[in-house]
Amino acid sequence: MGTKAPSSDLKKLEAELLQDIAGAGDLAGIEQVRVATLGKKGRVSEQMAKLGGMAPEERKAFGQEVNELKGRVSEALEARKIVLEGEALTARLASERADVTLPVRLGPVGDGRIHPVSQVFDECVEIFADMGFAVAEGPDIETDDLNFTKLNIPDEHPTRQEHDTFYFRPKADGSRLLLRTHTSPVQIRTMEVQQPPIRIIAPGRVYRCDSDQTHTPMFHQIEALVIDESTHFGHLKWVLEEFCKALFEVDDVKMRFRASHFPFTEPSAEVDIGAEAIGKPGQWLEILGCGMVHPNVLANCGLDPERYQGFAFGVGLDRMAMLKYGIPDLRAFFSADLRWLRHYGFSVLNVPTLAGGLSS
Ligand code: 2NM
Repeated sequence: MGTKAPSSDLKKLEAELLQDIAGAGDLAGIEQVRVATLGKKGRVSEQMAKLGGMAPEERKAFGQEVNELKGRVSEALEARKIVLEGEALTARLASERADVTLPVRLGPVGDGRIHPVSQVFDECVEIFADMGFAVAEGPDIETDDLNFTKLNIPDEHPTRQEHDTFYFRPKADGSRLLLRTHTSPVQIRTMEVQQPPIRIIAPGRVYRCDSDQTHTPMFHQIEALVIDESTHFGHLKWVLEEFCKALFEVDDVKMRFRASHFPFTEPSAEVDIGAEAIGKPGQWLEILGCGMVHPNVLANCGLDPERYQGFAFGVGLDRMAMLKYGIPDLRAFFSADLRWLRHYGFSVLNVPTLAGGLSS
């Protein structure tokens, strides 16, 4: 035991500790000082340990002094820590300042492009969904029965050749599969399993063995079908007019119905629109075929033609994309040319909605 009064040792210790605390330059430093001071083996604890070897009188006085010292040192530690925390936060705010005026970096999402056919496809789905049509889908590989026979196109009917069908090798029983030449089999499948009222669109890929300036062997269609007890040609005309106005994003559209012939509709028509819709006044553009579903087709699907009637139409999406977006050459559509896609494609982030604008 030293000869000096313990209290003078404590004064000296306190002065040293307060100096250490004042000298701590950052949060790691103050934590180091705290451990060296108040930790289990710290300098204040060291003093506490001396109590065990003291006489009761001395112990009481010394114990009180050490406790008071501990209180003051703890306070000083806490105060210094608060100052250092403040300094650390100020430094962080200065170094991490964000410039919110910088342009957004989109990365790959910004670089990708939606193909014009996909864009028009999504636009059409949005328009028809808004009118209450459900989307129906079916396989690209179909049977003769669903692609032709049920649609009132019997064997050896010239349409089967006209359609330039891609057939698969016949099976042992003579039946043969094919690549669907239109999406009408989807409508047939729907009528076979669903009771009217029916209101569907069938979008998808279709195939015809035909390739030149204006035809590709694979192209895209949307067909629509409405069946109910009193559906008539006036409903068809209204739906088509609303569709054309919405798709071409114009308030008015001129339409011309020319009598035509399809085996699956009677009467049938081809529809032209006034080309002012795409900024070319004085011309007509053929855009779709339509008609009232033939009673034979209804009967083939198990629907009573005396009770039900309805309309159907088919639109070529590739042609629609060319018209709406002024794309001159069909052949570039499927050439996987990135320069073409960057020029004619659409932003991934611009999802077509009627409320937000289809193509804005
Ligand atoms: C067209 C034109 C006219 C049509 C008919 C049917 C069905 F299955 F209900 F009979 N689906 N699609 C149709 C009618 C298609 O495309 C130019």
